[in-house]
Amino acid sequence: MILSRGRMEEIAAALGANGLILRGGFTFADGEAAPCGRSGAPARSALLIGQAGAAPWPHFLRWRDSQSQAIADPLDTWSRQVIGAVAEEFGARAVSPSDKPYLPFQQWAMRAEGLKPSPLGILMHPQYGLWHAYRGALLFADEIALPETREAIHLCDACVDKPCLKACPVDAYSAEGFAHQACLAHVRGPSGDPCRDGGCLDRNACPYGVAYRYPPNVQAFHMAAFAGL
Ligand code: B12
Ligand code: SF4
Ligand code: SF4
Repeated sequence: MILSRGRMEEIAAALGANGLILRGGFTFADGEAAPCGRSGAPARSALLIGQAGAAPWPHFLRWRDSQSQAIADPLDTWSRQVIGAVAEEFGARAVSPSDKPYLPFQQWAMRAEGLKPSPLGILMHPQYGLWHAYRGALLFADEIALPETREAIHLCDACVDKPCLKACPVDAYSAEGFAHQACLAHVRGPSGDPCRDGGCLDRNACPYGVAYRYPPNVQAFHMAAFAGL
């Protein structure tokens, strides 16, 4: 069977009620090692689910405020609940970017939307810039009726000055990759307030997708989760 466009529109509507969006999808190639689907057999296709800007934030906050006690990893828990319910309704298996062992979400995203990584490792989107993320994926036993993915315009190619590599006080991002420990030490240290309160200075230095930039309180939430504050 083929997962029809009409079915995908229904899925998109169900996700939209929580500020989430479909981020493209793909069919696994014959013989490719695919994660298992709902039946336990290898899945045939995947639809990625994520956010553009901070659209899910008010939905998440309403849910968090309605909980009778504090919840560990609340955004992951909320995402798993919301996406799990959609999976149940549409006969899919839901997976999370935080499931271990980690599933290759960024590779899937490159395949689904033709995106490429920025120098920060975050995928660059032609509209959302660096202000987007993945909250889950739906794995189906059916193929998906989607046009072949075209490579998206990669804004970093024409960005000569690369301000995203010049704002970090400890130069955590470089051609060698991300100096995770140096970043953490700075964020947790006495001069880390700007990163703690308003998010990564390098990420905020990118001139694209500014209409989608997460508000400072949302960036502070993610930074606290990242740095275990
Ligand atoms: C582990 C992890 C990290 C580790 C990276 C360690 C490492 N060297 O691999 C650490 C803790 C450093 C990290 C940090 C961040 N991460 Co992270 N991370 C992950 C996670 C959970 C698993 C990565 C993985 O191993 N995948 C398995 C491999 C097989 O899959 P892959 O697609 O090939 O993985 C690619 C990434 O690992 C990437 N990569 C390698 N190093 C780094 C470093 C950074 C900073 C990023 C973004 C990517 C990246 O290269 C791989 C090859 O394509 C993914 C979710 C996921 N399931 O992929 C999120 C993910 C990659 N992270 C993400 C983000 C946004 C971040 C942060 C920028 C923000 C945040 N979460 O607070 C921070 C950076 C902190 C800052 N200064 O602001 C997003 C990227 C979204 C996008 N638009 O592309 C993801 C997809 C999570 C999501 N829910 O959307 N992350
Ligand atoms: S500042 Fe330039 S190189 Fe860096 S992420 Fe933005 S567009 Fe890409
Ligand atoms: S969060 Fe702060 S210390 Fe970490 S990479 Fe970004 S600017 Fe540098």
